[in-house]
Amino acid sequence: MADLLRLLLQVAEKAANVARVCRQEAPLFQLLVQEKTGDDKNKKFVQDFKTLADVVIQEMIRHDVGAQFPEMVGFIHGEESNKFENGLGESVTVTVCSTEGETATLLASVLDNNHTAASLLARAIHRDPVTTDAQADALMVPLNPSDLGIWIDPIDATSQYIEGREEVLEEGRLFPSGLHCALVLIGVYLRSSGEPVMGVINQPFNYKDPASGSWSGRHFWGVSCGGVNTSSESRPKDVPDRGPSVVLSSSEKQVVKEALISFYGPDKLMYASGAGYKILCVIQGLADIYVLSEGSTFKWDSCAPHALLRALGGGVADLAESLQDGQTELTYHQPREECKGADRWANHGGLVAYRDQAQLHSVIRTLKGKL
Ligand code: 2IP
Ligand code: CA
Ligand code: CA
Repeated sequence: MADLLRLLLQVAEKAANVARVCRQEAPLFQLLVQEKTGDDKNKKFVQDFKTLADVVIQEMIRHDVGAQFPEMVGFIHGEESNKFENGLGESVTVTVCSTEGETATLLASVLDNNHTAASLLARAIHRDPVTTDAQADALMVPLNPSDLGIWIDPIDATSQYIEGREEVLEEGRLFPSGLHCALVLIGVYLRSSGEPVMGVINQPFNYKDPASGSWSGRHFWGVSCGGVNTSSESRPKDVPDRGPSVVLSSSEKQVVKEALISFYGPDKLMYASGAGYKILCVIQGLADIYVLSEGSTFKWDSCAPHALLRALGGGVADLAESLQDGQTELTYHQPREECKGADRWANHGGLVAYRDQAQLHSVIRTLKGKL
């Protein structure tokens, strides 16, 4: 089953290519950043294009995984629906066709017949990048495709992706916002128990070459199942006397911020965009804990990075349940039947992402009775 990991690394890289193409090719970029002005039809079209980039990436991943692992068809889910209404009010189902030309024709029908934009997108979808990762290639994974399901967030932190502020990243430092927060997230879980067992994260905008102006990405992966705990990342080393730090959404509740400040100290709280990026910060050791008290993330946000944290000995706990009945890890197989639409798959009770159990327990003690 290293085949699945290899494939996910490859489709995530292809997804990153599509994300980069949409910003780098002028005809697509104009659509992406167009001001929402003008008549309603124009507004809707611009809105649609932003969603289209997400839908196209998700469908491409679904197509490629389903083609190689037919046992998984029907169990590959994502944030987006592939039913699309174009500017003329016609319903179009966005799929990846067998040839680049057919895909371009289909995309043009969603893109108000903008054939240049449609061809550029189709080209990126039908090009298979070469990804090599010696450690992933050598791995033996005790998993059977017919036991697995997948959650895809084609682009997490879309607002940062659209805004497109460029940061020059430095090793060991958390950068709160910018293009680097946009991530492709592909998580694999066990259908029977909902445990996350494999995760791939691609950061399409990791490094911008100053000479060519073109971006390159970086990938991260982790596998945690049947006694195998392996990741592209190694556990970050503890820095003595540094003290633990917490990353939060800037919209986190005041009562949570105050409780955490009283325990960790004011200079230990950091803020960052993107649910996926915040968990990645915990994976990389840029923060020790990510706390979220609202149900504003979904299974597709947390599944992939959760698998990486498990591979490193950590996890992602349900905050509300952990405050009530002791620690409960998030699972990925069951919807909340009483909810509708995306809410069925929300991480309703909020979450705590951690590398160390001891850190999780401190957070739970600190927040108990405060929410
Ligand atoms: C969003 C995105 C947001 C996050 C929100 C996610 O996903 O990651 O940044 O909010 O929870 O659902 P915040 O940045 O406040 O943590 P998307 O961009 O895919 O809609
Ligand atoms: Ca998301
Ligand atoms: Ca998204």
